[in-house]
Amino acid sequence: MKEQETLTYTEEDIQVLEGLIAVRKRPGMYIGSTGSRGLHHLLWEIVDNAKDEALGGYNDRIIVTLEKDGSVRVEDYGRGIPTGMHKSGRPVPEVIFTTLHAGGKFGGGGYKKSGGLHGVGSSVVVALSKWLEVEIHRNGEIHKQRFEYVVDEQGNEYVGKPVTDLVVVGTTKRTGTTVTFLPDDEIFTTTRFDYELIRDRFRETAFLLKKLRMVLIDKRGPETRREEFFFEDGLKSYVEYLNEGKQTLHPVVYFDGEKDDVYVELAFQYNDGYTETLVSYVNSIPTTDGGTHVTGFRNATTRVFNEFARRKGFLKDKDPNLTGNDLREGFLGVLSLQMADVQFESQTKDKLGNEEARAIVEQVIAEKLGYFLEENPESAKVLIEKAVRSAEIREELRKQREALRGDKKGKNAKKKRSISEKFTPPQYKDKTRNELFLVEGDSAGGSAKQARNSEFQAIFGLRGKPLNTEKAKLSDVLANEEFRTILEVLETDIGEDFMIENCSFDKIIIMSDADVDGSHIQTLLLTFFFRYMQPLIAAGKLYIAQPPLYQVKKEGKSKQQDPIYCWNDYELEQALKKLGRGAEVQRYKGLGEMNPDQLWDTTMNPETRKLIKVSLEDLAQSEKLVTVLMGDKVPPRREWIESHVTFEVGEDE
Ligand code: 1YM
Repeated sequence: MKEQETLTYTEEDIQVLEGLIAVRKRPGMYIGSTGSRGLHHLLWEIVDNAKDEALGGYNDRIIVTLEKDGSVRVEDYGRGIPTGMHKSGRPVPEVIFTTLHAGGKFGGGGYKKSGGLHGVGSSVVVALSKWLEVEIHRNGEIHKQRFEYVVDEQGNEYVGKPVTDLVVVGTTKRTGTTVTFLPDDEIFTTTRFDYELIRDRFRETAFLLKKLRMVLIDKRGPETRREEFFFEDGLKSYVEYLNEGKQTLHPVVYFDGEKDDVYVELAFQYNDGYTETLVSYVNSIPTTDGGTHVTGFRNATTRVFNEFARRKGFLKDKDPNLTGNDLREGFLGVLSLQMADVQFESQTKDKLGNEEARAIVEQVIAEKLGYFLEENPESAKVLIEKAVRSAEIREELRKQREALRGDKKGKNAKKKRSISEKFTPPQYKDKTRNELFLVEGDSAGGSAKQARNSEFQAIFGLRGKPLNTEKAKLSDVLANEEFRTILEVLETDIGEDFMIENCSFDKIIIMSDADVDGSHIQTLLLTFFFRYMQPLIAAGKLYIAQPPLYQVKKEGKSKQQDPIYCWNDYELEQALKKLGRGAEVQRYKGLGEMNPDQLWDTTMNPETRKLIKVSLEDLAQSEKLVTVLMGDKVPPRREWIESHVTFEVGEDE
């Protein structure tokens, strides 16, 4: 064993480029940033080595501890870094932690599947730390070595100086590697590790590597916090997690297969939604931009579903093939690959480039999916029928949109007028200034029409409650008078065809009563915009009007004082103090109670009104929440609006 160690890691294996001092001079070049991202990058470098050991099948546990002194400890139960001598005459761990190496040779062939280049980042971690300690359990012995950043009395700098030799400090019955380090606060703008961030990553890793247990311990607070992730069912559990709260159409489908040393895993489950979620990974690294494996997957599913649908008569001879798009609606899946010699197409590692992966994935998935459909006729029926329905709806939609586009071109001008009866356009066309008010109720709509500045403000009066778009089919949404009108007047189109550049309004302002119905209407409208016009929210064009809650006034003997409007109880208190005895308070219950002048002054006049800008905090999170909220389970709507759509008050103008 020892002998092999000294033979495996030769000088040629390690391409020495430059000293660690270069890393400290330009940290950004090695870890991207010196902020929180860069800080966590150090941790991922070390954790990746422990993960690689798990990918190789040698390690079943990773424990990360955030220590009180700001250092972090990463412990694995793998084989332990080899402790023998390197050809250079130094112990292998010392070479790993003090030599900046690049290129693919280091350790090449010694491992099969890896998230990166084994051990390549370890020296970067040393270079950007105050100190680092490695402890290796191997061959019955505990070996230890410590590295430090040292500046001597003459001002000479030593980066990653081995301040001890690799020494045996005890005996052990297990194997594994522990690395502890303290990030340098002279390098990083923050050295505080983010518990939640690490936890979320650990959960993801545990889903992807089902034999691996991920433990996170935080000793920094008054009480120790500890969380552990272990998912025996791996990707299947991951899909269940992602589909939580959604109405699903069948049990999770899972299969795996191996070909030419590439291990392919897929889990998926359709829900009753209309969006596709496909998360893909290679060696547990997310491939956000897909790549060859995703292409292979798409080829396989389209082919197999079509063959099956024809053979079983779901598709008749005259029917066209199902397209990839028909199969995407409501699909939620995770595709995970494990393979050696991974090549990424982009610097950011977001896209898999290995050509061979395409055919391998296609073959493995085609075969297993074919079996699955044959063996699970019930699920197969649900899936194929859904896809066939999607194809029909898509066709219907295409026709409707064509009709809609035709209207705009004036071929059908009469029809357009009848749709737009409740819509009062502004006088001038100016997409940088115009505002569209979506107003609850006919009477408020009437007041708003009188109150508005007709030059640039448009009013659309909503009749009753809008359709719940979370539960409706896209074709129903398009058939709905309210939403069709909104679509038509915004001129942006919808869903994947949405084009923000075409938006004919600078602001879309939801104006509803300050009561339960009003907030429900807000939610229904927000759901529509979230589902079908998300870029509009992202662009900061969606607002919620804020009518005041009270008016306070006092009829003076000689002169009439201007009324004071209040938006909350504090303002009311102040107003009452200001006006003194005899002040009268009027509480507005709805927009309809204000006359047009009051409505203008308080809610519509850009000089004096208060608007709330709707923004999205976290897309994935919002996605999960809209589902929970507007889906079949009874929603905590008010709280949702309050906590999951970020309200930034006073963002107007
Ligand atoms: C907490 C960090 O680094 N574990 C780890 C690293 C290595 C091995 C095992 C390992 C790899 C190999 C053989 C091999 C590394 N080895 C090297 C090098 N945990 C952590 N666990 N035996 C043990 O790849 O062949 C670099 S990292 F290069 F020495 F093999």
